[in-house]
Amino acid sequence: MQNPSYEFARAITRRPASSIADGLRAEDMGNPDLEGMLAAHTAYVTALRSTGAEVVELPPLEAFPDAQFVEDTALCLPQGAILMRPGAPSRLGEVAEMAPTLRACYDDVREITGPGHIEGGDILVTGREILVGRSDRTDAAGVAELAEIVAEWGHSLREVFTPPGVLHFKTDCSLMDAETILATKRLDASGCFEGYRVLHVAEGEEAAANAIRFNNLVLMAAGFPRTAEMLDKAGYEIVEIDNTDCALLDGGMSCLSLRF
Ligand code: CIR
Repeated sequence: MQNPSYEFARAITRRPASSIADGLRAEDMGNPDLEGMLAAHTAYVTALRSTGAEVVELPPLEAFPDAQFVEDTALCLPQGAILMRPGAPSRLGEVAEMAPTLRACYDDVREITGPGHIEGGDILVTGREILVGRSDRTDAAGVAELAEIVAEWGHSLREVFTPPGVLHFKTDCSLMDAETILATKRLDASGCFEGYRVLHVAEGEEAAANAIRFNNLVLMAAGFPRTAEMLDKAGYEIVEIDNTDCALLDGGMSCLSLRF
């Protein structure tokens, strides 16, 4: 039987636009290079497809320089999809651009109508519950509106907290299988993963925590050898993707796709 927390038949991605230099970032470490980002994006999509999944590649949106980070626009569950309401004003319009694609894939598409805000990067769906981290992008009202929708579909939702200074909850954690989470020590120390098996990224490799389990593979950012070795020894099949350019916009493996 399919395990909906990491076995997926489909993914949606969006090609980076030439406006990426206008993308949001907490700290300016220079502009990303479009060629580099496109090459990494192609490697990412190829890895997803290699698992047998169908991958929809949407065209770039010049008006939305962060639009390749599609994860923030929606939550995809087996019962239906929920359109998010990003806390970053410049990203609100990305949701309407994603909506038709999700409506073509799902019979039931709901919507966070506000006034609260919530971004998909703050949501971790595990084998037993949906964890949502409040952050600078996701507030209590947004979490409450999502909780009502998913309760109808039989999911329990638990509100947790994204550490201060960290963009999204999943910047610091990822699901490896239904009961196993890869996380930074700083996030695990908050106690939010009690009862789960937690694997820690290596000290100094915190940026490796944003990975994705996608069918038989774990896609992780290249350049974190100790964490990669730990995951390999734990029995996961790793594919390393160059994340240099996305990292300049605070992006990582999970942000680049919607998976269902
Ligand atoms: C932003 O600040 O919104 C984008 N530059 C990065 C979004 C990354 N998304 C994610 O982690 N889910």
